[in-house]
Amino acid sequence: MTRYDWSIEEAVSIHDAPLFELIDRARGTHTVSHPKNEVQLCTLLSVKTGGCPEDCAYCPQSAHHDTGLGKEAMLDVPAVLEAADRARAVGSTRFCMGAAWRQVKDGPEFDKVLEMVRGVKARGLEACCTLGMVTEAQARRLKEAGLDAYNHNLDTSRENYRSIIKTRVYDDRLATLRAVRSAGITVCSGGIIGMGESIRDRCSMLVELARFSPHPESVPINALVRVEGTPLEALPPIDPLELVRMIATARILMPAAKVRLSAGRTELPREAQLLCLYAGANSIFYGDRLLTTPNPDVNEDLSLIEAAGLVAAAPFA
Ligand code: SAM
Ligand code: DTB
Ligand code: SF4
Repeated sequence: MTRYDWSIEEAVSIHDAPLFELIDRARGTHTVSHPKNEVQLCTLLSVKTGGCPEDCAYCPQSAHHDTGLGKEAMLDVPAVLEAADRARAVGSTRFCMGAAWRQVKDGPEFDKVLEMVRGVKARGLEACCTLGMVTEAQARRLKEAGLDAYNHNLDTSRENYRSIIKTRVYDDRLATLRAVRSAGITVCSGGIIGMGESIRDRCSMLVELARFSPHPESVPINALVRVEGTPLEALPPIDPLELVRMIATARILMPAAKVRLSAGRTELPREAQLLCLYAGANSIFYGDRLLTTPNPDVNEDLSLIEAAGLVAAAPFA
């Protein structure tokens, strides 16, 4: 039975169960809801990099941190569509375009994004964007251009939000997610672990996501990429099993969602990645870059998928 009313206490007790008990339960949910043994490969591209006015403590693209990333011009449409062609050629089925914006502004840059979306769709890929806050009218225009999914992460719990981001509030995030939904675009929303938050914060975020009815279609779980120059640069790395627990809990709370094993895989041993895929992850970012930081290379990931006996999901018709 799908539930939208998990309490934080329930989520914590699922998360903190003996590891094998947790994994067994998550695996049980996973094989019922996702019997096909598939993993979806998604490719990211930063179409507008750096100089972002928001102060997200984790982010290398915030203008508040000196990470050596400058404010770059927006990529032009043909360059983006060439990247989409390359992504498709190596087996990706979803192409996600990111912009370091606080919010979308109507005008020539947004028009270019709409053109990129149309081009990505024309290539038979799922199109996803992550552009910061959007209004309902802007979400409708994205939908008309063919956008399948919009990524907008809650990132952490409501309680912990202000310790990570001060330039916006949690309810701004929720409002954008509602705008996306009401335009008929699927929701991709998750968060980051390893920013100094508690287990309760992690579970609180999952509970918040699980309150959406229907649940978000896609839930990315990122491990913090500790970028030099950000306020979080010196935090210790997470124990890989923390990611396994987080993914398993997300799988149990939101059975039908695509749970994405997202940023942080370059530091994650292959066996830990396999355990994440076993415990409920059914998607990875694929290609040697995330937005601005490295990701494992394509051959490594193909070998990972083979080792797991999984198949890469075919492009949808
Ligand atoms: N500006 C838009 C926004 O914030 O929604 C879109 C781009 S933003 C880079 C997309 C997501 O990337 C963030 O919400 C965050 O979860 C993730 N992210 C950014 N920097 C990260 C890092 N260093 N480690 C892990 N995830 C990160
Ligand atoms: C998500 O949750 N993770 C991706 C995607 N959604 C947009 C982004 C990860 C970014 C990691 C840092 C970087 O490469 O800049
Ligand atoms: Fe800007 Fe998004 Fe980075 Fe925050 S996460 S600083 S909004 S690009």
